[in-house]
Amino acid sequence: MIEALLWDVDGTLAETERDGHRVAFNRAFAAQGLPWRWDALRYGELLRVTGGRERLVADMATRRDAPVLPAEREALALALHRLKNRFYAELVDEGGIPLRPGVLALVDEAAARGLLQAIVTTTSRSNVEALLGRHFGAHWQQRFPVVVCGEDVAAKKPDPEAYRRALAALGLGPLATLAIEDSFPGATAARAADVPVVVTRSVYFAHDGIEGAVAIGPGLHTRRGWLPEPVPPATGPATDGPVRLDDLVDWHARMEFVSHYG
Ligand code: XBP
Ligand code: MG
Repeated sequence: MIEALLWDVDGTLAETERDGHRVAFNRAFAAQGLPWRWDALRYGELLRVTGGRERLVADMATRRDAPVLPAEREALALALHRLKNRFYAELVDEGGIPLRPGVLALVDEAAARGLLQAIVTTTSRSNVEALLGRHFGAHWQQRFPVVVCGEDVAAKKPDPEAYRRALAALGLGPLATLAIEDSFPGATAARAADVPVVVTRSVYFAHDGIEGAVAIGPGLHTRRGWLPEPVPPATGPATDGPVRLDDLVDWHARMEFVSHYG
């Protein structure tokens, strides 16, 4: 039985990357007087590197106009990253980053049925506070009493450290939990901590090879297009509405490991 849902943030709760972080990085470049801009395609490539600061350093390695010394690159990445997170919070405050459809209903359903819920992300804490504060209100942490962020770990996803920390804080074994992730690095992190994972593909990870999830699908807004197919409800008509907690419970109980390649 599932006792806790472990929610990833970027790409899972909201499509934060293309319309949030990427836009905020570009605003930070402009604010620093840099001509650098990341279009949606380039940003997709850069998402292989998890962590915004690490992503900046990786991009600088490809640029002739980046600082030459590693220490200077690190310092510039740090400054840009701080600026980016400020711009990201502004974008969230402006209402520019809605939750993905189906997320709120599932969070509410899980809370009503007494499940614990945790945030397990390797994004910066300030980004989590901005996004969750906007969508779940000032007391969002009552809904998510355990929150693991980038600052809490030595190694970001796909390393399992964030999941291991969340399990320790919850006092639960991995099989009593279910992770909800959107990407290859996120699913890999959960699996490496023995946490069963459901993958709701996000725009940037729509075609990634994903292995060993208990279910993979296009989003929580629909029960169509999922592997394995959700079991029709025992009573009432078959519905093509959003994924419900019972679907997660069923996938978790079946523990059928599926793989999917876009
Ligand atoms: C996603 C990430 C993050 C974000 C940007 O993590 O890799 O780096 O792209 O956030 P997750 P930061 O899916 O685990 O939430 O700039 O704060 O790193
Ligand atoms: Mg993610």
